[in-house]
Amino acid sequence: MTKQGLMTKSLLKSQSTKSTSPLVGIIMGSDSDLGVMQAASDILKHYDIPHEVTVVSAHRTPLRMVDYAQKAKLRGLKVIIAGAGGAAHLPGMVASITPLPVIGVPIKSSNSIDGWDSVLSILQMPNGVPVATVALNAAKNAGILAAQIIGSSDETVSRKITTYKNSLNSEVMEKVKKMKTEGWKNEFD
Ligand code: AIR
Repeated sequence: MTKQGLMTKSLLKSQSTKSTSPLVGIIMGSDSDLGVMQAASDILKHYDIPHEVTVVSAHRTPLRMVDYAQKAKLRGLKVIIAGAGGAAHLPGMVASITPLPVIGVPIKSSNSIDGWDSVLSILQMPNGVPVATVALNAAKNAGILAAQIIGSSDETVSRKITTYKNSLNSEVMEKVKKMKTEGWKNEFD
């Protein structure tokens, strides 16, 4: 390849990594899930990862769900985070259509008995159609996992995740120190 060609290729590459088109799609069964799902968006904002947020219901808008899942990869998304409550079929159905990794967030919503219905609907997938299921209402972890998936091929994001994990370690060590100064015995350190 000529020097000019190489420069154009590298420019295009640097532009594509700075793209603002969404890499993560956050979808949820209802706008009533937003209070929980907001945490996934917040963490992606923290990592500067472009993402989109919308409502897609497996039961109330089944054709929209199929359309969204079918177009997701072509539209440039790399990961989908799907949250739903009660009979939470959205993550599993989306995972059955798209080749992208799907992270499921079980939500304890108004129609959920105790949260177990959402957890089991999302978790107990048949062999062949995995959904990476986080804990009940754990949209923050879904956001972190999505960032880690993006970070596996993006060094900048990966470094931010390492910094974040180090900050968790520092926070705990501060607590260890504080408990010691408050007189709690610890012969370990
Ligand atoms: N839901 C919506 N369509 C399919 C499902 N499972 C879920 C939403 C929300 C719950 O039903 O994800 O958690 C209640 O929705 P709404 O709109 O009645 O508040």
